Amino acid sequence: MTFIAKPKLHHPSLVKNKAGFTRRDYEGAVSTLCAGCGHDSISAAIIQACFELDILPHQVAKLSGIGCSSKAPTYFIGASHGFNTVHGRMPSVMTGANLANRDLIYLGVSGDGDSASIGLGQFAHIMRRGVNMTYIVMNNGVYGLTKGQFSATADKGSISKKGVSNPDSSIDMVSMAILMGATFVGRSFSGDKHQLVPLIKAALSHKGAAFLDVISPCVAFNNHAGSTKSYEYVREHNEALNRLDFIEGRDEITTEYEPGTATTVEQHDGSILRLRKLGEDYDPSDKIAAMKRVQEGLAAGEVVTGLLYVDPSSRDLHANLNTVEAPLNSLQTADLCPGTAALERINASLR
Ligand SMILES: Cc1ncc(C[n+]2csc(CCOP(=O)(O)OP(=O)(O)O)c2C)c(N)n1
Ligand code: SF4
Ligand SMILES: [Mg+2]
Repeated sequence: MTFIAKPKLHHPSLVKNKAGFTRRDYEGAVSTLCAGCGHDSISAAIIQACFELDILPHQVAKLSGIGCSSKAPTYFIGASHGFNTVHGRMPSVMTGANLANRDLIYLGVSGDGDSASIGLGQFAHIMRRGVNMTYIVMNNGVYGLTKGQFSATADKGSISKKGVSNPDSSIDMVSMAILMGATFVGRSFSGDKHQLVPLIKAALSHKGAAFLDVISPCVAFNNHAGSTKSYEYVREHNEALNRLDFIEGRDEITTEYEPGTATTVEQHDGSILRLRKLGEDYDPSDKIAAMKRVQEGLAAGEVVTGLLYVDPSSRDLHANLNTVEAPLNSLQTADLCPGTAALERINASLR
């Protein structure tokens, strides 16, 4: 058995959102991941975010690769579209699906092995193309599913459960995403739902390539002293740059901000990102400053979290390709064939 279905009966007193669904409607099958795995906490944050955003479950397309992390979509939004692709190949399938039907909400879930090792090339290209999606990497620094080999995000010098030191330099997914052209980049920790839920909500509302690197400890193979992806290490070294409040565009905005303590960013859909600065003056719309701050954190052994970079005037793949508003999979022959006269004009222009 690969999954255990949950009973369909709901308690009648469960609160419903504006779309008429309870939080339970955003759940999936019972998780078969190890008890305490960070991935389950991220699934819970996704469920909470989608419930609070009043998303219609059947409008979500969740795609993943292979790994414990890539199994996670089975455990949330059971009534959505799902595609478990080949290891490291989720981005190309997601790009194709998004091109065919721009009307779905695309949610990619991947692991550090899936995205930073075998799938690094695909990861780079989905970011630079600006596919309108939320791409979450559940980052534990190991290949959990295949029993704990170092992945490409394991820090140099990080110690494996068997006591071996990682000799290789690590890939920082946040730096990669910013460099490759993602227009919304954040990092969080599976154990910090107060930071993670609004980040996911904001990412889902972003028009363009939104990337979230979520440190997600693997309790079976990478949660010991010497691991830089353990619960203890991340709690001790977490440096939150800001706290995000997400305010939907359709709600009346009543919050007042103290000068110097908060900043706001308005996205395409009218939603407002309210950022409470924690301790330092950080502007997430400054790409160069974001890259500098992330690199400073890496050098200091900090796990810099929060909304790191956002381009509020981002464009997505469809805007770049100038496609029509209607989903391409809904176009009929009459829409697609320009007629003999137009074809002759095109042919003549090529002679
Ligand atoms: C083409 C291919 N190569 C290798 C594997 C074996 N494999 C399965 S999952 C995995 C790594 C998963 O690591 P990650 O993406 O970090 O997920 P985690 O299990 O840690 O959440 C590997 C190497 C595979 N399934 N397919
Ligand atoms: S092996 Fe690690 S990543 Fe996989 S389910 Fe267990 S704790 Fe999670
Ligand atoms: Mg992993």
